[in-house]
Amino acid sequence: MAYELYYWPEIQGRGEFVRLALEEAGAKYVDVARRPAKAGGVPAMMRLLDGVEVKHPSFAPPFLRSGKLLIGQTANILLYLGARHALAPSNEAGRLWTHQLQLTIADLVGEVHDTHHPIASSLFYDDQRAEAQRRTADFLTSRMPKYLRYFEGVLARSGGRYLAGRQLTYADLSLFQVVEGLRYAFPKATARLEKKIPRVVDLHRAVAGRPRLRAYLGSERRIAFNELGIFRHYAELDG
Ligand SMILES: N[C@@H](CCC(=O)N[C@@H](CS)C(=O)NCC(=O)O)C(=O)O
Repeated sequence: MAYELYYWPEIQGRGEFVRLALEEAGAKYVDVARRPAKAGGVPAMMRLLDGVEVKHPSFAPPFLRSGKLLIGQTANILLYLGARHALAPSNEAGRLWTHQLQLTIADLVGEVHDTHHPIASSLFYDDQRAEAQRRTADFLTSRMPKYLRYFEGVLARSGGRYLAGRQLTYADLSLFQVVEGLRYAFPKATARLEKKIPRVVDLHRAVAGRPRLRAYLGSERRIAFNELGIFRHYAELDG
């Protein structure tokens, strides 16, 4: 039976971390909210978010239906898919380590979101531009290097090309997506930092070259980055 992924239809956002795992696994899935309303669409997603009959409702998308299970939180969905599709180590220590790395990526993603929305998600970017400028300056000089150097250090110690060693995991797919997003949002700052994180850059290249992902990235299923998503390009913030 095909998985059902529920996520906002216009953006990569956090849903993309799940899409990458599904695509790499070659799993059958339906991106429900991207379908017309008569075949599901956003109304179907809203019914699962708001429906009183839903026993385990998610607070926010993405969430995934797998048979009777309805699973929310990006890192939780990946924990589930990783075990089912050999995208995580099979031993407990390795599973927990991969989950820990994914949660760290989730923290980074939250900080990326806050560069353009430092005050409130409910306000427009234009209403918080001055604060966004200050927040982004700190993100680019302090937080982004700290996170990416951390992952560089993890790769240096992993004993393989990937974060958890020689086996590709969903955390590698997510780190690939982070590099893609940062290159889009902050091309100048990211290009400077990349000179200091060769292992992260190599991992990005290795993931991009995987046959299933290469096919996905070139397909219409891959939504282009845009200024509605998490990784947004505002030229005045980059530098
Ligand atoms: N921690 C959650 C965050 C989910 C989340 O913030 N989803 C966003 C879209 S990327 C959303 O729709 N948020 C609505 C809200 O927070 O009210 C995860 O990693 O899945």
